[in-house]
Amino acid sequence: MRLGMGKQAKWQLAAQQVTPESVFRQRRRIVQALGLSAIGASVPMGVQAGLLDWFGEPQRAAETTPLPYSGSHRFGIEDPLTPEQKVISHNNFYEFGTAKTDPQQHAQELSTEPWHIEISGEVARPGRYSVAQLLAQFPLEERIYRMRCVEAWSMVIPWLGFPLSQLLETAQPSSRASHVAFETLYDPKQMRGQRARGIGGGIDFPYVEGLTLAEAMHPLTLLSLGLYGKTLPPQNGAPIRLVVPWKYGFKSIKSIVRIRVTAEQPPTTWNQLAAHEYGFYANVNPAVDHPRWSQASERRIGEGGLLSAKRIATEPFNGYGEFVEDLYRDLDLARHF
Ligand SMILES: Nc1nc2c(c(=O)[nH]1)N[C@H]1C(S)=C(S)[C@@H](COP(=O)(O)O)O[C@H]1N2
Ligand SMILES: [Mo]
Repeated sequence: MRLGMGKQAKWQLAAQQVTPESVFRQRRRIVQALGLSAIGASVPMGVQAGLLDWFGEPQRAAETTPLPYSGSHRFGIEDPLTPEQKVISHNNFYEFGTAKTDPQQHAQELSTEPWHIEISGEVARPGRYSVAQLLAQFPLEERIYRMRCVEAWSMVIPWLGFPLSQLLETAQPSSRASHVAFETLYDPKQMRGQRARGIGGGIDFPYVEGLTLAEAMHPLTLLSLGLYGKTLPPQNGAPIRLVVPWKYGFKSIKSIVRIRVTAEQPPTTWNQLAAHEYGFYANVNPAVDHPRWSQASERRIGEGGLLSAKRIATEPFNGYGEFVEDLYRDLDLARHF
């Protein structure tokens, strides 16, 4: 394991000092101490999976390097940060599998250099940018955002990035432009979830997402290249991903290779998979439940992970209403969920 910072975090050192076997024994002890048999029938599957998530240690970690940035902005969010170790070990990234620990386990060798983003469609200046070009052209800042997954868990994450609007302004959307479409890398050789539908949760890859042009131009909408002061770990969507903090997490598409400005609403992955469960807008809304669970509250992941996570009330627009509600003045949010 090589790490760019020359200094290793405590949990990484700890991970090196234990053999896989002792990790397994320790996991079994903790499961027993909690009064659960390893595959206890009394514990719902989701809880079991969540439990085991936190005892898995990474086999190896991709190199992340410090990124220069200036300024840190909280947008009224005063909640404590979710510990870095949780942010990088509890992930949804179906290209690498559907379990929360799959991305950390299977994304480490994702090749992110060289990496280009193509901007095309309804723009006066289409282009192809390397990550290095983006970093040179758009200064990074820190944005501390809540991240609310549609599955009713949440985190508070310090992202590094720049507003998507800056890149779009450079590309100059035409008068016909109404939406922006995003696409994740398609590379079944590297992404095991793309090799078999069973592993990738039935998604028809590449993963695609979309926003209205107004949402894409909103100052809170971020293209992120890092978190906790360093480049993004692969499991979090390296080298560049979207972050839209007032929407459910699935809108924040990872490892982007293409951005297309369009004249109509583009198809989006989760909406295509189950339109009655996942709308195009996907604004965080405690008043509109998912057909299979309540969206009124969420489990905020902290030190203890998912099991001891506190249940808190979910806020409209994930707490960003004062900044974004004007976008939806004329929209029935129960119908356009
Ligand atoms: N390409 C791609 N992007 C994705 C996903 C995915 O499976 N594939 N999962 C989404 C979901 S459901 C969530 S909650 C967030 C999770 O981001 P994080 O793992 O960095 O916290 O990424 C989103 N972006
Ligand atoms: Mo999610």
